[in-house]
Amino acid sequence: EAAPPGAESGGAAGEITMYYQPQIAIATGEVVGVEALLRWRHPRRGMVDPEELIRVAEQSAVMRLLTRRVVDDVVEQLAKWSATGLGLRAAVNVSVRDLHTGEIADQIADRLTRYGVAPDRLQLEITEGALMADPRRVLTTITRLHRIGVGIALDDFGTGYSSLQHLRRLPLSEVKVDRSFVLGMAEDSDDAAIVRSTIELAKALGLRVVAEGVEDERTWRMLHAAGCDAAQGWFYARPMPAEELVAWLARYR
Ligand code: G
Ligand code: G
Ligand code: NA
Ligand code: MN
Repeated sequence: EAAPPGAESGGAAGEITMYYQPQIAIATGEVVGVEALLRWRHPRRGMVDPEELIRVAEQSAVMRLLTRRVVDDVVEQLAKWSATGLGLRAAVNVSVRDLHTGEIADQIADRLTRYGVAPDRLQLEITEGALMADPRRVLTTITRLHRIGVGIALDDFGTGYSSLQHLRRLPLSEVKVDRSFVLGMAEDSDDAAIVRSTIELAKALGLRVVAEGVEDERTWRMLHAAGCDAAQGWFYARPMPAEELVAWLARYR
């Protein structure tokens, strides 16, 4: 079986790279940000499913190295975009264990300063599962990042356990409606009801709400009618390498 890659790219372990998926403001059609998604190009197996990669990495210290690498890449990319006049924001997914120590907050603060990137250009996406494991330590780390000015999004909303408690207790800026509800909402009235109530709840709490997994125009229109702030999905664009994103943005405008 394939060994998980180290923090280095290239060579026999293959190549770790970031893909970026645009997030579009539903009211204006403007591109407001991107979600950074890890990809591993294995020398023999080709593109490895990131979920599998992360599941393996999480068993060991490799996850810590991967997250460091992802944060470095994304902050550097933000600085490059900024230098060419692209005022994008980027969201990075973080793993359960990443939030158990303050190390990630130190690293992020250091990188933002070093690259001269404004903290509000960066957002972390955390899953409810990550919060369950050790809520107190996770809260400490998240609070530090929030104070620096880094945005915090609650990812996969609705798939975890104590969602409503998290909404009350965490210093969040955004809620992401899980794609499992969004994918079915044009056909399934229960899914549609869940998405609409999530949007309403998030807005009532003063949080931005982003839908993921928008694959068709009908879903996009329903989200528009429901007052959802932004969306991402194959209807607009699939995750893509940074170079492709620049070309995509030029075509999109
Ligand atoms: O892009 P895709 O749907 O294939 O990603 C699968 C899952 O892998 C996503 O749900 C996401 O949570 C996770 N993932 C993608 N990139 C990263 C990353 O950089 N760090 C962590 N921790 N998870 C990631
Ligand atoms: O972190 P999270 O699991 O929420 O990451 C979102 C995942 O959803 C990524 O793996 C991305 O590749 C995937 N994704 C993005 N847009 C779509 C879409 O329109 N349809 C489906 N099925 N998956 C999508
Ligand atoms: Na995510
Ligand atoms: Mn999600």
